Amino acid sequence: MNHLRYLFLKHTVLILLTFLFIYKGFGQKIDKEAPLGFDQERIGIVRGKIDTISYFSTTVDTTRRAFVYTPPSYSASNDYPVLYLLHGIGGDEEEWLKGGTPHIILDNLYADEKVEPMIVVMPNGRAMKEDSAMGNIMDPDKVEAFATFERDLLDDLIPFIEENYPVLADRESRALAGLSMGGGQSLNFGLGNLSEFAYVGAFSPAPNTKEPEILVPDPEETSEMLKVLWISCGDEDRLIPFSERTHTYLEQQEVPHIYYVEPGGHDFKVWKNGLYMFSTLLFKPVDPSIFKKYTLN
Ligand code: FER
Repeated sequence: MNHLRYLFLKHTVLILLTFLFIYKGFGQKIDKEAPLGFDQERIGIVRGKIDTISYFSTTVDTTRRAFVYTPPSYSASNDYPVLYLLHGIGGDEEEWLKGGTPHIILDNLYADEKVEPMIVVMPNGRAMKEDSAMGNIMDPDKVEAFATFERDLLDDLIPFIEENYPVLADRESRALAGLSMGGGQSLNFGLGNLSEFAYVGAFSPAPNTKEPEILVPDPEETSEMLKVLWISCGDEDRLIPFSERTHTYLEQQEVPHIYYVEPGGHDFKVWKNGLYMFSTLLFKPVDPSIFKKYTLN
């Protein structure tokens, strides 16, 4: 009898351990920051491709340029989710590719099987006829054009991508993220159009970020609709108050989100790390209980 009880206990413990092991295996492992070499071109891996596209913007009444990164495994017979990735006040559609090398970061992430296959679209977020970053980038007309881009994105660019690429066109297959002015745009347009986006990321969001009460008028709805809400900033960035006030409000209102403050300023070191971390959370089941573990402090 004792022997039987022993066997029973032993098996119960073994089964429990097995479940614990499987659970831990399935449980999301998180990188606290991008590992060394994450942005260095690796040899011998399959790479994604970068297309240049032109789409007609009814918003600006002109043809506009954007870049599209398709993943290494890309095949037109699959359907892909899409990340729209936005630049800052001093940049244009080339800024991410030149300064942030998202194609290299993502190629490496694919090689390590850490991201879901997705298409990344890098538009020009200054929705006006003369949309270059030349001259006075703080010119009120140019700054206003970053707000106008909401209509260009929703009415012109997204429909163009959905007509011309094999993409999934539901909100859970759409992410919006950006750096600085693009971070503010992502919060403004993403949280303002919950029917269109389920993933929103802001890296060092700029003063164009709407006030928290305007961004999130209905915390319950925002909590329910969003899969991932990411805000990161360098601790030496003078724009950090815009992240901080948003985070504080979200915390007060119990809206699940990641607030990730890292050593650094207003630069691509922070934004590349942000892209690395955010992209690993996209288009897959995410356990919100990991959100609080992200903070480096
Ligand atoms: C400002 C300071 C910074 C501002 C915008 C920025 C519109 C944007 C910075 C960036 O995109 O890097 O006062 O006002």
